[in-house]
Amino acid sequence: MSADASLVARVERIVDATPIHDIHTHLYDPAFGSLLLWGIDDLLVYHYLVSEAFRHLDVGYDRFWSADKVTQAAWIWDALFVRHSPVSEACRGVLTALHMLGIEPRKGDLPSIRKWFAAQNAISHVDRVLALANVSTVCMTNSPFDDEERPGWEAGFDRDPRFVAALRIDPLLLSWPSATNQLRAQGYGVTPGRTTANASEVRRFLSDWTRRIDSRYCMVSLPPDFAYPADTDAAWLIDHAVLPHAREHGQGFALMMGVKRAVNPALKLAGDGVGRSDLVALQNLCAANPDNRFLATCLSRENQHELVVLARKFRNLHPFGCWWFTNTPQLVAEITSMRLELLGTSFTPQHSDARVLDQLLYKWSHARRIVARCLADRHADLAASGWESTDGEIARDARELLGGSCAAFLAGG
Ligand code: HDL
Ligand code: ZN
Repeated sequence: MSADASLVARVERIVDATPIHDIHTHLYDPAFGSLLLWGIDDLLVYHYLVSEAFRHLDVGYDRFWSADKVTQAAWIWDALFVRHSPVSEACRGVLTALHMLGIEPRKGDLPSIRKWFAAQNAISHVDRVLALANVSTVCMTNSPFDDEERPGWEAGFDRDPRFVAALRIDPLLLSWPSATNQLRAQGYGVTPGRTTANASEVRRFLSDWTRRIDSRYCMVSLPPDFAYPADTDAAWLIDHAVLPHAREHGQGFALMMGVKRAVNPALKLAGDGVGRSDLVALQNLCAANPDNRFLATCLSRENQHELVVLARKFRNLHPFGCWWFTNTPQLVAEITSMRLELLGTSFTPQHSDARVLDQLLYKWSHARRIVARCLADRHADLAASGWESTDGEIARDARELLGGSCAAFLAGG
């Protein structure tokens, strides 16, 4: 049942007032300096817009990639905002972010927008964006395999408590033989084999980095053909290192399932695609490891209903987010309604996946609108059954959906 305008407004007000714990982003603690991206050029060269712009650009891949960021941004602005209406979700997002910052792009041009950002101080801009987006914590994606990021952690720095960490381990699980070279370089005596000695060294690596960054969970993105159990390095490492580590440290293991890396390598970060995953792997993981807690999101629309039903079968599975290609208004509404109707509030509807600080403004204002509408519809149905919800109950729902359920799940609640 669709809620009436007054109930929608009431739920929107409550959802807007609820601070968000963003459980997955690619943002960095400001101490990482230039790794934390912000400003109009980074907004425009976001890989979502790069792939959309190439559908209009007569610039070749090589010429685009050899140009500087300002030039790339100007090409993207011209292709997607000037020569065509910016109706895609990623284009609209740029305009929402600018609008929330008080910048009206219709009244200015790209240089004047660039000038506004250039006049901002990085730290106060972080404060401004987090306050405007009403985001209280941002979970980063932290990889010991990233040569740019690792030195910062090894040197140590004063943490901004609003930026919490998550340990990203894709190379370990998906490219084990080559990952052993990087682990050996970091002082872990591993070989490419599947041995008990290797398993304990990998656990030492995971423990060291968990403590170093105080990570909330371990995360991996997986291809559509990921199988478990299986005679693969990934399955062996999950069984002999990652899951025992997670139990020892009371940590969740987050799976992002269904990404096809480098479908078009010429697009670089924009070149990844999607495939339907066989969720029997997730079913087997949850069934065989009842003492482990799994966060999971699927990239394929076709996997969403099966993921929700699996979460009804396994209390150690917490679905989260409308990831990447499912982060569109139509699919967020479809998936969030499905989850509310089958799981109540025991899931996390969205993460921003923000790569650029200012994206928090649009990713969350767009998500809040839809989550509020879906939640209002549920409360309209309750009212139709004689159950009038109080503001306090709706506020509890909002806290749970905007980070609280995930925090309770990860804490073992
Ligand atoms: O693997 C991931 O965490 C994905 O989110 C990728 O980083 C992807 O490039 C992305 O940013 N999607 O939103
Ligand atoms: Zn991501």
